[in-house]
Amino acid sequence: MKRILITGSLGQIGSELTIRLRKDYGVDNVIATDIRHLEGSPVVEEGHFEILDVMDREKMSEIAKRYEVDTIIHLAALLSAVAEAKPQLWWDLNMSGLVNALEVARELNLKFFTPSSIAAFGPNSPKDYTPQDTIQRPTTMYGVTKVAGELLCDYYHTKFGVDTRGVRFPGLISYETEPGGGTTDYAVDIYYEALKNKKYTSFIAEGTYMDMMYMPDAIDAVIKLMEADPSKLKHRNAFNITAMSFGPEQIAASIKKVIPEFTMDYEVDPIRQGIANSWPNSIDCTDAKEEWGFEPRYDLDRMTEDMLEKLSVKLNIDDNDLVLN
Ligand code: VAH
Repeated sequence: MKRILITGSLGQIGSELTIRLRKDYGVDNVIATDIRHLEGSPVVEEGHFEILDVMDREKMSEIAKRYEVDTIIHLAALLSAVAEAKPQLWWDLNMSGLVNALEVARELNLKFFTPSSIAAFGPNSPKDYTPQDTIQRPTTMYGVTKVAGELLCDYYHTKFGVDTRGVRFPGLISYETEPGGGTTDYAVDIYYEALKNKKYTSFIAEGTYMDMMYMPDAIDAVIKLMEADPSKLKHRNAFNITAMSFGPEQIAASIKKVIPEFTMDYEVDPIRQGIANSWPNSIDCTDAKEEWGFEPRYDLDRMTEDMLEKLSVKLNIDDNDLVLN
């Protein structure tokens, strides 16, 4: 990758990936785009930023040509629970946006990344240690578009030679952007509430295991995959990756090590619980490790300490009574 166009730069992944790519590849070599403008955001203020609706293929192509990019990282998307509330809108946005980005990549011979998700698996995929290659019959519109996206990206590679690559992200935990509409977002909300109120009411039931990853590991994975030797890739769209699998009770126990007075109770949201129940308990990421050296650095306790430290600064909350190692 030399010069990169990112769609959805103001989203949960985009807001951190944009900053990291500017650091690693040079501010001038990263063109951040989003459908909205956000006054004061470093994504907007500290480098190239363009307003782009991914439904507008002409404008995407014009920006890619004007900046002479060699890579598109296509992140513009909604998350599972929001998508489930508006399934037809989600299909249109996600699939038309993806086809537009793939067409620009084909037309200009660009490298291409877009994320899939553990949501690409369904109730009859093996639940534990879900293999890289197995049955994928998701029961959410979010999952349906993720499987369709994986197949479309593989098609563009096989049929047109586009260098498409992707990962199936687990739930991503980060502190830069507010949690928004995801099923795994309870694992983000909980840190905010732990600091603000020392208690949390989980909308996901005890014992509901899902794969998770801290955002720094997700950002590392995107860059490592995009820089990997293509001759080593037996898979492309998309690689299983995960750092940990836990349920609400485990993350609560991890927070209690830092905030001993923290307590949690449950008020299960049937919609997001239903989505979570359809996803794997844990996935197997052996192929990502073997084909391009995927190696996460954060486990649950290390993530908890870093999240609480960084969030206490962001929320301007005194961290003196945090028990940190
Ligand atoms: C969501 N955070 O909850 C996203 C992700 C695997 C979960 O796709 O919708």
